[in-house]
Amino acid sequence: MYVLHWEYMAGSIVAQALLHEVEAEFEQRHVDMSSGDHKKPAYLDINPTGRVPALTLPNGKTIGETGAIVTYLCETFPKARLSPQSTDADRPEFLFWLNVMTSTGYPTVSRWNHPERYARSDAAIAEVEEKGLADLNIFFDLMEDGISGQKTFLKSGFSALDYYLSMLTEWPADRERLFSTHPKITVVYTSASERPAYKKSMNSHALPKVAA
Ligand SMILES: N[C@@H](CCC(=O)N[C@@H](CS)C(=O)NCC(=O)O)C(=O)O
Repeated sequence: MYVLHWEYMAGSIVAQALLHEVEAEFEQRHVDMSSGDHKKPAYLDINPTGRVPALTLPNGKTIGETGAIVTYLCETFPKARLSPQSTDADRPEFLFWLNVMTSTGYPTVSRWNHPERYARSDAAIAEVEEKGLADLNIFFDLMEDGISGQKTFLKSGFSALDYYLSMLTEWPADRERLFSTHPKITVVYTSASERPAYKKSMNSHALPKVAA
């Protein structure tokens, strides 16, 4: 049995959706970030970065970082075809875009959403927020250009990238603008969010408390 350490509207969205997709048995353990539970010893023992999500495996080991969790699930459940296999032609493309999403997309959302973590004075915080939003728009433009499939990120069909990108679209304040200016992202999101596994994941995020 897997244990997913999660928070409302946090990066756990993608991990949950993939666990549902592969029909893994898992328990969801809520980390109350508004009470600071992610920085308390009990959670730091599980994930020393103090970040959510984390996934405890059936062997008792825990992995944090969405990129690591996604890669782990793709490799552990190859029949679910959450990613191209190591010898498939579009495997490098998958790895590249997954890493762009985790290393650029996620932190850019965090910078825009939590500018107070990146600056001290009110003026500097306001500047970080403004720049974060501008960078987020640039990031989504990059995603729009990177999509090679008709309804999926990759030309070869559905992959974990569709869920990861969809999660990133859940966070911006002005989603209407995001979708109206990015038609390919809209199609990928619409298609991914219609999948039962993504719907199940989002159902448990119905009470937005914490964003990235
Ligand atoms: N790089 C991490 C980022 C995860 C992350 O920042 N999660 C947020 C919640 S959405 C968090 O734990 N924030 C608390 C913090 O950064 O101290 C990942 O991909 O899992």
